Amino acid sequence: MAQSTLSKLFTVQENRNLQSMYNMGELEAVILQIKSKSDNLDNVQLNIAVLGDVGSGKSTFINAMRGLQSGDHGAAPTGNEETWMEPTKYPCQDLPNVQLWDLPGTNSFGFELNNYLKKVKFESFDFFIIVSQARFRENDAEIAKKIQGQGKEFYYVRSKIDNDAHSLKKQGADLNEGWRTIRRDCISNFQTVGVTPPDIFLISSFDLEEYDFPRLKSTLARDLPSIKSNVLSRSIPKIMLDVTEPKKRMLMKRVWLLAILAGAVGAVPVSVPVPVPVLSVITIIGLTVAGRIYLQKQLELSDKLLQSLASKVAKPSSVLKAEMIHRLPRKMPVAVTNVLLGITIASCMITGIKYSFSPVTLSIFGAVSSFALTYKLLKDSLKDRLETVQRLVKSALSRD
Ligand SMILES: Nc1nc2c(ncn2[C@@H]2O[C@H](COP(=O)(O)OP(=O)(O)OP(=O)(O)O)[C@@H](O)[C@H]2O)c(=O)[nH]1
Ligand SMILES: [Mg+2]
Repeated sequence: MAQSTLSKLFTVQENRNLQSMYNMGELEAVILQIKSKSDNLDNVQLNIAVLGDVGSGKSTFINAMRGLQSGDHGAAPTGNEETWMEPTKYPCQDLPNVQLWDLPGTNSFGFELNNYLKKVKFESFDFFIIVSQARFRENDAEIAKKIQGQGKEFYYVRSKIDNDAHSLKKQGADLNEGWRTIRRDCISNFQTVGVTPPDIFLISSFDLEEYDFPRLKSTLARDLPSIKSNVLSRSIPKIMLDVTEPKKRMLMKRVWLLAILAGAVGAVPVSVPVPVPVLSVITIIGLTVAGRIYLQKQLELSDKLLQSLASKVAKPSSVLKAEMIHRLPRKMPVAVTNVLLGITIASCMITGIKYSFSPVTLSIFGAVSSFALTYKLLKDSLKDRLETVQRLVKSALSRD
């Protein structure tokens, strides 16, 4: 089965090194390490899925790409019967580090698309070539939507074009006009289903010097670096999630501790000289502020880092700084919820005291509410800062 992008880009050991660098507060070093990987993608293997309906000519196409004919040693099995039910990879000599995956027909597995996608591990492929014969298929449209939905790209191959050429000739039609019509139809069919039309190739796997087969090979060779670079940009969030996970777990434990401390203060009996709601609110504010400063320090999001990083990734520091500024419209609902939660808790406690609830009830309420509010505020703060790290890394490594 095709490997996930992440495991192709970093070995387990490299991944661990990144995690420990990040744990030690070396975010800049982590970013520079990922950058150095992204500048050297030649050796990264690319998994290209070749898919389409049963009998559309997928296996014959893969053999043609590899310079083989059906029946040659190592060639993919072909035929008029449904021939292949397991995804199988084939190396492509002309395109180093490219694996072409021969997938079962998209109308196999009982015609259920989601079932099919799960079975072939659709998400593990980096790029797709949809092979379709004779006319535009409903399955092609659905698959194309799924590909673009994942932010990935594909080519559309109209196969067995020698058959179309034969029919057009028999009808005395102009071949070039025939090809233009087929291309126009494909484009409009994609547009109708809301898919951005891909590169379209009309090929015959039996006439490798004719039609669009030579152009397909040269276009793929030309596009490989940009496909790889897209694969990397798409993987950055996942890579960073992995890198930050151990530290996030450690910081979540600190958040729990601070929230438990706030809960303990909230449980202090009513008989102390300071009114309980005041004590709880002061504690929550104090612990939250201290916790936020601690998180800020731990996650290393300082101006000093920005200045140094900007010069190393050749980006203006203002561009990186823009990622650090909280996006108010999106953050407002969370802030409003937290304030409302705080006001509700304080009002409930004041009402509780006024109507003389038992000290035990008040203690329990004070403990639970102080814990919950402190926990929520600090957890939101941690989440927010980790999202900022993600945006910063993405911006630092983007190629524009
Ligand atoms: N005329 C013509 N026939 C082709 C071409 N490509 C494939 N065929 C024929 O179409 C039939 C099916 O081809 P395959 O390559 O086995 O098709 P497939 O999509 O791999 O089929 P499954 O694996 O069963 O889904 C075979 O008889 C091939 O010889 C082509 O470019 N032109
Ligand atoms: Mg096949």
